[in-house]
Amino acid sequence: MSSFKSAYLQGVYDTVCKRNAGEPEFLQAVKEVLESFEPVVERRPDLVEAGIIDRIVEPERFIQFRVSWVDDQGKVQVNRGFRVQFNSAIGPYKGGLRLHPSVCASVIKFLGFEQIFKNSLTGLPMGGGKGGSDFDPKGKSDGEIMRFCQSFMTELYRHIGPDTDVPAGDIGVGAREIGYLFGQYKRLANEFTGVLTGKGLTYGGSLVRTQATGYGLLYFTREMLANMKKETLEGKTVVISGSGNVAIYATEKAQQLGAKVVALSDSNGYIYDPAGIKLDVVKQIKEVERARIKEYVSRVSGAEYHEGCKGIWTIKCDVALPCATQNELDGEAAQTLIKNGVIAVAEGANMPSTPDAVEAFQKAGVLFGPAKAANAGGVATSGLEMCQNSMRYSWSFEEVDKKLEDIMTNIFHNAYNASKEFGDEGNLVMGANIAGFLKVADAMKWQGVAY
Ligand code: NDP
Ligand code: 2IT
Repeated sequence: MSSFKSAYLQGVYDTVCKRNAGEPEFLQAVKEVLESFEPVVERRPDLVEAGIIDRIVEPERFIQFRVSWVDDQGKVQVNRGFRVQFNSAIGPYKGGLRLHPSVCASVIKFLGFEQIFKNSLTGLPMGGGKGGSDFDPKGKSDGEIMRFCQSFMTELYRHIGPDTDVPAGDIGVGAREIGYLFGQYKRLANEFTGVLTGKGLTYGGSLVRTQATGYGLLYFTREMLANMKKETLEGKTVVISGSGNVAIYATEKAQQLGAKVVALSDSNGYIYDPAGIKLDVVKQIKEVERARIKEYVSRVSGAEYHEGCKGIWTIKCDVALPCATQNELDGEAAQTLIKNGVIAVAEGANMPSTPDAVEAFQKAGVLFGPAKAANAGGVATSGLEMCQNSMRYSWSFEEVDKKLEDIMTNIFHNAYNASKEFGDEGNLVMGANIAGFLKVADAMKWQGVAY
């Protein structure tokens, strides 16, 4: 099925399809990026000649390993661990670890591939990587989580290091898991270094890292609305999917900026609170009790719970922020949002909108902030944590927050300017892909072909 104007890009994509058959998420992510490169191929024959695009779609290293651990009943359990070290042209590999039963090579590779461009967009020196396991943290005791994390790190530690590869959190990995992983790394390496980010504040973590992805998403959305529609978030109705780390702090910042967040979800269903989400109740349920979002309706009168997470996109809103997982917002959901008058969509999750959905938003003139740009605040603040660890120093909340705000504002403008320069002004998917790519491409070109 031919979809590229450039025969060269079609050839690259065909090779990727052949090499990675049966990996739909990875192929989806690669196709979207390659589609953005048509004008790059025309204007930068030097990059084509250096084989940069042929190389960037192939991971530098892919590690898969067994993780065995003992559950609370004394039974041996076996999971699969992964780390993809995708690209180190501009800095050590950097990217989160995901613990979810759906984790497989395809998911890890799509995330690692996206991370290359996202990390480049932050302006900080970080390469692209990602990892995780098909371990399901739901319903596990603290002891089981700890033993799993220790076993996972017992293999991973030989592949990572503060100047080699620096993992962090993602779905199913928060401060608790990072603590267990860090403790085991320190024991094995006999070194106290900033080898992971998202650490606790007492042992090298950065202020604002917990809030960073959600806050950054709103800083980006604010800038996009102001520059492309002369609009603000004040008084806007916002729907946010998910109820994890990204969704919670997106809600917090949206509320601080004067918006009304009316819905959140988890993989079972969604809550609708027309009076506006009470975030202290959500934090208690999700961060303290680790319970289901359904609980909210038994604590807040006037709120509704609906089974099934996809229904959240039928709620009328001005701004939609998908913050749960990949492909959670499809073409049909996009049409419903458009019909209901949505003016902006920005992705807190990685690749939450299907290609059909992205196309529908762009055709309808809905502002669309792609994940690589819009959710880069998390990894940007991880970069700031690495910087503080290297200095053995820490900045105040206000200092880190201000740097995050500046980084997100710059990402918007860099993506916007690249879209203009390469002939499709306002197409931030294309702009983010190209702006992220060019820096990595030049670094690869100058470093030669050896890997
Ligand atoms: P959390 O584990 O804190 O929360 C994940 C949320 O998404 C939960 O509400 C979860 O519901 C929901 N979810 C997960 N999988 C599915 C699924 N298959 N279907 C429906 N809902 C699902 O993760 P984060 O908030 O950290 O991550 C959310 C997204 O943001 C991910 O795409 C992640 O890659 C991305 N991201 C995260 C960053 C970070 O710093 N943490 C940085 C940049 C991007 P349930 O409890 O039912 O599973
Ligand atoms: O998808 C992402 O950018 C993350 N999960 C954060 C990665 C990081 O290294 O902080």
